[in-house]
Amino acid sequence: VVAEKEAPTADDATMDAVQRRLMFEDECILVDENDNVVGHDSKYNCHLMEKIDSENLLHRAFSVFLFNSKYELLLQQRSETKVTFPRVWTNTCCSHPLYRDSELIEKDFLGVRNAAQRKLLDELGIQAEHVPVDQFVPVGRMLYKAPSDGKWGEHELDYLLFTVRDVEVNPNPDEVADVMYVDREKLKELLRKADSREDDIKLSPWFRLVVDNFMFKWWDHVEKGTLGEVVDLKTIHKL
Ligand code: DMA
Ligand code: MN
Repeated sequence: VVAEKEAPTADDATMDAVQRRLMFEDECILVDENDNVVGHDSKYNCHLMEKIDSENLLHRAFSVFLFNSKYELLLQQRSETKVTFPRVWTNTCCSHPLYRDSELIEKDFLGVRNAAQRKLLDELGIQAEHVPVDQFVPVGRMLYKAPSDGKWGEHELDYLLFTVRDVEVNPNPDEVADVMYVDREKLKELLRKADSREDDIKLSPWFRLVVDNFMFKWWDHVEKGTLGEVVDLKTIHKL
């Protein structure tokens, strides 16, 4: 009976092959509400709402916010084939540090930084040497839960990593449908469109949480070079 319950469900048949592979290959890090590692589970299980709710699964994640030297923020639109939150606009790059030695390193948040560098290459074709791990500033952590389509969703403890770099971007179509740089005015325009459902613009729930709680204040600090003043790695913001 247990095996039956854990078996992939019928609509998995329509899941994109690349995304399906990652659902079973990627082993996420399970944490408690204080970000202590308590175990690991497949990306598949970690994003099933039913499991999240019944087993209170919480996993570690990261969100990169990359600015160019004009202090414009790089956004991506998630591909049509993403299992969770397809077609939504979101911050530069998001994913999960995996349950492997290089991404479990807690000293200086190196595990999360290594994962960010790995996924910037995978999703956006940004070469590792252009995004050195020591240039990611972990600004804070937030904990949130967000359903995607009923079956799938997120329940994450998310590291917010900021970096200012001019980079060459080559989006991977399996992951990313489109990219754009926005200044503060363009982002406000996007928020307005998302709120009024204009042009079918949707934003990811985690990006929206960051925007509504921190983004504009932190952006000022990015521009002034004073981001260090707002770094807070003691608090876990429960949003
Ligand atoms: C998961 O991102 C992480 C956050 C912060 C939502 P994702 O769904 O893009 O992960 P992946 O790229 O590994 O599919
Ligand atoms: Mn996740």
